[in-house]
Amino acid sequence: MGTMTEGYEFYASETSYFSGKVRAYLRYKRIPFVEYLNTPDAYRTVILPRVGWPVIPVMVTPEGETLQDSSDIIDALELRFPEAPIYPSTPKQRLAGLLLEVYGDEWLKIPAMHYRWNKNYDFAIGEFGKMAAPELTGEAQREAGLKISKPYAGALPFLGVTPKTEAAIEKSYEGLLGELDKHFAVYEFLFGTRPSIGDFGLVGPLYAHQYRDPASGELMKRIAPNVARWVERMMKPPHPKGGEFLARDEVPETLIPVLARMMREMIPVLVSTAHHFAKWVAETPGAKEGTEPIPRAIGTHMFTLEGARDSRAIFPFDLWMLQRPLDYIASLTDEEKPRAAELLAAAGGDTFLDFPSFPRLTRKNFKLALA
Ligand SMILES: N[C@@H](CCC(=O)N[C@@H](CS)C(=O)NCC(=O)O)C(=O)O
Repeated sequence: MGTMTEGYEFYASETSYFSGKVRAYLRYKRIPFVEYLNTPDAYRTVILPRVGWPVIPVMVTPEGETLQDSSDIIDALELRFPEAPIYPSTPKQRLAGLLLEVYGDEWLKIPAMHYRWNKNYDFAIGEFGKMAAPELTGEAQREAGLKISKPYAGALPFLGVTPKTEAAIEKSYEGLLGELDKHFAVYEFLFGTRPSIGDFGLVGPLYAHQYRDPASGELMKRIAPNVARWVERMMKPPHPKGGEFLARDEVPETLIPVLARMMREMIPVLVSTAHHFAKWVAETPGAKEGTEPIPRAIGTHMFTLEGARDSRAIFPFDLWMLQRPLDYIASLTDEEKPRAAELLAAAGGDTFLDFPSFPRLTRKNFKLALA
């Protein structure tokens, strides 16, 4: 730790959601990096000693600094590589980008995990086997894949993927693909010819799970070929460090249905999460002092998707992500705020401006903590 390294070391996997988000960013920015697979050896010698828990993606900078969480990696690199910023500077595009990052990062896990573990099971086990036991082959490697995939495949009910919701998840995801297909028939990226933070958020689920997993890739290419081509552009940028955001802060009309979908599907869950989290902090001894760690999930709540209803875990981490668009709104000037409000109103999200307050979150030592 703290020792100099040869360049940016990126611990990641082709199968991983947030690895795809960061890899696409690194390629757009032409940041020199070497990618290392998350083998057991990498967890033992690099990831666990540096981060304290098993997770990817992890970035080790040339100075030996450790970065984790895709948003923190991107933000740290934006400071080091300021050319061609991926954050639009105008209110509507920037807010839409930050919102779609949250939607891609946290909500589209639901369809991503459903399709991977319910429709691409054999492929996924094989891929996990290659990560867990690169030295083995055949049945032995498959066994290793089965073993390490358990926590991932087992996470489905926590996310709300159950027999009661599966049909609704597919309806919602196919609806989203249809909406995005119309957009990408006209535009290269969300806001023009340059990818934004929103594009990187969306490509997390839409690359590793929904494009690269074969049954999902087949579906995407069949019903949303323009989305598949956007994924390909994200992973092989046509104008690295180039392209432009649309003039006059335009957020294309074709993105309104996508934002409306987020407002309808995800925001009610986040509002409920905010209430539960405030209550958890108030009622948990040691929470405020930081002696009681914030658990990954704090109970369960009901959610509704395309008319289906079931329960899912309540994830405080989602609120840490949501602080990004909320902080941006709070930072807007009196002239800018009405433009952000206009965008939200068009997406049926007026109430987002009055999002309930909740105890502020930060990350300390790569873990969630109260600020
Ligand atoms: N929000 C984090 C999440 C990272 C994450 O969930 N990574 C997955 C693979 S894509 C993982 O390693 N999960 C292991 C775990 O969460 O225990 C990020 O943006 O980097």
